[in-house]
Amino acid sequence: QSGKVALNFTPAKEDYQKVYNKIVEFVEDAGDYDDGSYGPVLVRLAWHSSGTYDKETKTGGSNYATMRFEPESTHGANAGLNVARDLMEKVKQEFPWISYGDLWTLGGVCAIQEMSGPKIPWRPGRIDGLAANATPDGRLPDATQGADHLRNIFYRMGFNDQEIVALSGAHALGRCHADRSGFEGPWTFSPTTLTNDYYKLLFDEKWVWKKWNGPKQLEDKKTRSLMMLPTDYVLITDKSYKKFARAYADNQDLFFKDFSAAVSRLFELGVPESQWVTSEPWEMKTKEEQEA
Ligand code: CCH
Repeated sequence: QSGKVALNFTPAKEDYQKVYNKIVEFVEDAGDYDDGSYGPVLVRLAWHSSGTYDKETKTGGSNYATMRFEPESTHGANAGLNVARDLMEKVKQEFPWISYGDLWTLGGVCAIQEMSGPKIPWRPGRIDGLAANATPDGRLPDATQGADHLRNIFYRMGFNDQEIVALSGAHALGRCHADRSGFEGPWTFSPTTLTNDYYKLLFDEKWVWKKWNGPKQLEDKKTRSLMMLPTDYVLITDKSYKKFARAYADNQDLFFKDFSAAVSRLFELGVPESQWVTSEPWEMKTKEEQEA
């Protein structure tokens, strides 16, 4: 394979479905890695590649996949995402025609859907940018901060309080790694299945500050095996956030519906309308649906 894009080839939905299916193979073939799945780290890659968007300057976002370049690749917030980028590189070798931005966001969509999450409408159209398009450090949220910081960061992307709370539910998935962020541990007991447990646990458990040498984080008093970041905990201390967190704790269908809409929009940040190959985003099929 030359790695060059054949000019006479216009990929169709079924070609992207093939990429999706290849990602599924890699996600499941994780061996001893973390909880046996690369799904969570792929979701984090898709989010960090999109969450740099600034609506005022229309810079950042998923369009150019600028995390391939230094210094963005080495920004503190992106520590550990080389694991996900390396994995996606293997998929790119087999489908050299796909752009990195499309590949990384499709990886996030695939991971969420295969981990029992809702359908995330997605469409291709992102193009590979240059190092000059990379964003400055500090655009992604800092877990040591509070409610106002979250607002500053997410309002800059164009999201509101309800969407901040819905997007945060992604922390039902995966875990923190001391050698990446400094924080340690999972948020839920089922870190490879998307549920609304993150919100339920926030309300139902008693959260106390962990006594350790690491950064300030909370642990559940009962089992001391789960964690919350300071930015997670504000979802039940800030009045406006709390209302939405309560609604998602009480109703997983509502969480899935709002999560799907917010993530779909997140992954499209920074992509000019003219670049989309379709006006209506697609629903990619899960592995299970294709086997049925
Ligand atoms: Fe997150 N996240 N995230 N997060 N995140 C971390 C891990 C994951 C913050 C901080 C952290 C979102 C929002 C926020 C995931 C998805 C999303 C870690 C641990 C920190 C710290 C990294 C490590 O050590 O490996 C903060 C602050 C915010 C503020 O809102 C949003 C939004 C999403 C997606 C929609 C996922 C998934 C992980 C787990 C990654 C893994 O490797 O398991």
